[in-house]
Amino acid sequence: MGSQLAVPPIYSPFEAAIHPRHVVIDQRTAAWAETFRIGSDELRGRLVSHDIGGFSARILPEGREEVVSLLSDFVLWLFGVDDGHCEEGELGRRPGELSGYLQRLLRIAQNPESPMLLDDPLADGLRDLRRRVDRHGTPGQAARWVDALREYFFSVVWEAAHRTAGTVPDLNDYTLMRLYDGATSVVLPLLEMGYGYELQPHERDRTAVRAAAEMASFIITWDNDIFSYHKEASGDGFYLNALRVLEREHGLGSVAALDLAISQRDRVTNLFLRLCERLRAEGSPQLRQYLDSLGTFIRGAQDWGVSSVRYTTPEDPADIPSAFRDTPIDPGVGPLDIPAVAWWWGLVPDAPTPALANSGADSMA
Ligand code: 3E9
Ligand code: MG
Ligand code: MG
Ligand code: MG
Ligand code: MG
Ligand code: MG
Repeated sequence: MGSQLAVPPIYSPFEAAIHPRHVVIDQRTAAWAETFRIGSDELRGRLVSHDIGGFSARILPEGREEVVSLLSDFVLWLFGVDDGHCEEGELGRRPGELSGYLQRLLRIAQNPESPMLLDDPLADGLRDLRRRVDRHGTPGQAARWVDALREYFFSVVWEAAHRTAGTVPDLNDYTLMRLYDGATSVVLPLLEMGYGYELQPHERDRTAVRAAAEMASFIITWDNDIFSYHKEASGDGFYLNALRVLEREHGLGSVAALDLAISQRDRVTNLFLRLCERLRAEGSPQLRQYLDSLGTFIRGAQDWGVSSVRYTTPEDPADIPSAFRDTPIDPGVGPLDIPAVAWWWGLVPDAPTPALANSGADSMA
């Protein structure tokens, strides 16, 4: 099975931090889940034990408390969709029906007053989330949030097609799907709302800034795949996970697949740091705050990933570390052999030749 795989401490250069109100925020999320009756009673009972409030408090350690609460409720809601419908529910094996349902939910996110899905708890919860997004964000941020939900939904339909067919995608397709199906991009607008600013579109939509956010998604989801492998491989359901994809792609056992996944996330982390350093040097104060928040998002997912009972599963303990390393196991600066993301490395030339040296800044789109 490989479910007793021993995960060593992995590299994290990001500082650990948590919002001081995390306990109250977590309790409020449990009450919110109950009010809206998110998920089955059984699923909700599990979700409220996962310290999702603590996770959100780590993502926005100095953020506005109302936004940390909004993020926490939203993450629980996302698990209501991801666990409740996709991974454990019947729609997860009916991509066409899943797509129809998610399109209806999107309409609620866009136009919460639409008289649709009137007795659906996830739709009711989403109406409340939209109202709070409007209260704490700008119209542009609300639109980005809806668009990001669409890309998450689109990717879980792709995932459902694999679940239905029982197929494991190749590494390139999996990497591309995983940039979205870990629901990382839907959190991004809340990073801005948490600190009460709006990143201007000309800055947020720069290829290099989008790439930094994609690298954060890669690191967060690869780390999730490493820490959730025990939970996922021990269960009896179909699962997609970077380790499983690497086992297939390269004919590896789970120990070698784990080593390779760690090397890949280390190399993306190395690149992320170098890219952020460059972006910081020329970016606005808002961009610098946004890059800081990508770091707290990564670190928050790491600290939560090694501590939440969702992953440690005390009834059948996972062998995951309780600490992180200060140095990468793989210090490499070369690109990963994954076409969908290999271009990231072109944004930060490692050792520009003299002829290219003064065009270094131009190489960041
Ligand atoms: C994550 O992948 C699925 C998302 C819906 C979880 C909600 C979390 C966030 C929005 C923040 C990103 C955090 C991560 C990816 C930990 P998967 O593998 O289904 O998650 P699982 O918890 O089941 O391993
Ligand atoms: Mg709790
Ligand atoms: Mg999932
Ligand atoms: Mg899952
Ligand atoms: Mg609807
Ligand atoms: Mg997982």
